Amino acid sequence: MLTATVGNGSSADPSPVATTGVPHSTAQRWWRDAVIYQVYVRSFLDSTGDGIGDLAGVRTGLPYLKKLGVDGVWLSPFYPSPQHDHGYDVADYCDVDPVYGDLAEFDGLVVDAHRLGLKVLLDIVPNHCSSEHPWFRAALAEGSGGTSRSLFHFADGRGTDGELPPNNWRAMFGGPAWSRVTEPDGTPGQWYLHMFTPEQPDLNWRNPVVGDMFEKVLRFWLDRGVDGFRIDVAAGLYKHPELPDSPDPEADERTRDSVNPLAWNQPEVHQVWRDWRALCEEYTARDGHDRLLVGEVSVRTPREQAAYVRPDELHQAFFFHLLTARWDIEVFRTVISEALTDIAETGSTVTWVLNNHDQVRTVTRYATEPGGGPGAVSEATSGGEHGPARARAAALLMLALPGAAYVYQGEELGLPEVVDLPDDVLTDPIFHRTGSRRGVRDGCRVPLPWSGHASPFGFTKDAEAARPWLPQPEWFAEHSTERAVADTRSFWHLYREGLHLRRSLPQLGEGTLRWLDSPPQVLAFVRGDGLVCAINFGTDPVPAPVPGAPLLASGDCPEGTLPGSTAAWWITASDPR
Ligand code: TEU
Repeated sequence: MLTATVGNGSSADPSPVATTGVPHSTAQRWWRDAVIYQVYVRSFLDSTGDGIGDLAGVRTGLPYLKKLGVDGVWLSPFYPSPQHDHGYDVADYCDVDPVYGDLAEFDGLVVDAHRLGLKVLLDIVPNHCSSEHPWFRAALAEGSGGTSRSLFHFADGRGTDGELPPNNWRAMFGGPAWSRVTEPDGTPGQWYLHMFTPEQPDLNWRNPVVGDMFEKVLRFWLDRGVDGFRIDVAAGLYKHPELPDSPDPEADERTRDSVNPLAWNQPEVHQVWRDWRALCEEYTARDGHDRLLVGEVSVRTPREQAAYVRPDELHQAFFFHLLTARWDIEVFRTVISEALTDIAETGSTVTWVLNNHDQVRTVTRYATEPGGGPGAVSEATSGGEHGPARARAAALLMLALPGAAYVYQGEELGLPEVVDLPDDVLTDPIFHRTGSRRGVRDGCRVPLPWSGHASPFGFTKDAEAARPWLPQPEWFAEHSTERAVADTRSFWHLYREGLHLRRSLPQLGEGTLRWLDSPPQVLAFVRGDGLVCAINFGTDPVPAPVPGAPLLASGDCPEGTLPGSTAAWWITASDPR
């Protein structure tokens, strides 16, 4: 059991925090301090020459990931889909879209991954399906009152002729959260709810048929050997039963429907996670290997998130507050302390993350301005003055924290965001529904560079192949995996060394964290018996917290000094204060 009484990080509060849990077999609870690599399949590696990444490409890349030193992979959706949201609009939960391969290819990937000692997590999307899913097609065809309509949120409109949406909810990707259908007889009909796009109708989890279907889906993939699931929109499955108006959904960012208390985070959702956890435990009972459920739980506070990782619910939930933290020592100190207090009390471990397929990459986020604000995005080709150094430092900080961590493809290459993709190549529904580039996600999804000096940089099988589905900038050449592996000072080697030390040092992974006294711009803590991590959020060098050469540093780190925008680890025999 993890218990934590995290101090406020000040020197006056050296209280020990986050103590190690009970011993357990490595097959069980492997996830508590695992580092998982997120593979955005479409952009990882293309084996067929159609310009789109695929499962065979992932299989080819597994040895690269094994060499990096991660414990497993999370595969973004590869199911049959019309691709309105790149697979997060699922038309068949138990198959592989032909553009990505087939079930035989998937089965081979699982065998190859397990042979390399890598776990395989799939991305499951239970909040909504595709408007092309047979269930939704049936709901449209049956008309009002049909049984299939109860699988979704269909409702009569308001207004004299039902011409107004049933409530004022806004979709996450722009526009109203409701669309009106034309009934089979050609008349204007009911409305249906879609919290993201009209092509992603929300499923009605108050209908038990929905939960029964997903139990079958989980079993289908667990029987094929997967080690768990990343759960999309894990706080969203249940809506307020009366679907009432949201409190002024457009008042400001805070009431944007991502935190609409009526559309998300309803108490009934926890029974779903208890059911899914019990299903995982059933498989564990057969062979002693834990299956993992990691939730994308977008809620306002760590304490709200803690409810999702109680011992009988999800094993993990991404701690997004670290990802959204601007480059500021007090913000980092606060979110880390809150995580270790609020999450650790549940008995789980914190699941740290800095990047994913929805967010601007850290090299760009942390650039030039303290918060990686608008000015930063324009510096993306190099990450501005501070971007790469801060991204390296944040990575070393994350790998030193107690718990698990996720690394997004390209993060280990120090890839900046591609901010200048032309409008006509953008595929994000956010752009097409709002007309704005704000929050558009194509820039962190550009196909990876593997080798060579020009696009496709080895992403696709040969120069005669189709162009990558998003254009790669020329400067991708500086970030190819080939160059990264060859350059011992690269991001890749920093991640690899950090992952290796995490695996070999008893102080890292699960375990204690105690804040240390440190200069104003330096966050410092000790892990277990004498591993000190310090990160300098400032730009000027400060004295190192521990004498001697660091064990590992995110940048040049002369003995006795900790430069600005740098993190480092030391082993010390003394008991640092
Ligand atoms: O994202 C859910 C979610 O909360 C998004 O609104 C996220 O905050 C946003 O993309 C940030 O800009 C999940 C997936 O990660 C995302 O890729 C999907 O588009 C979305 O669900 C719908 O399935």
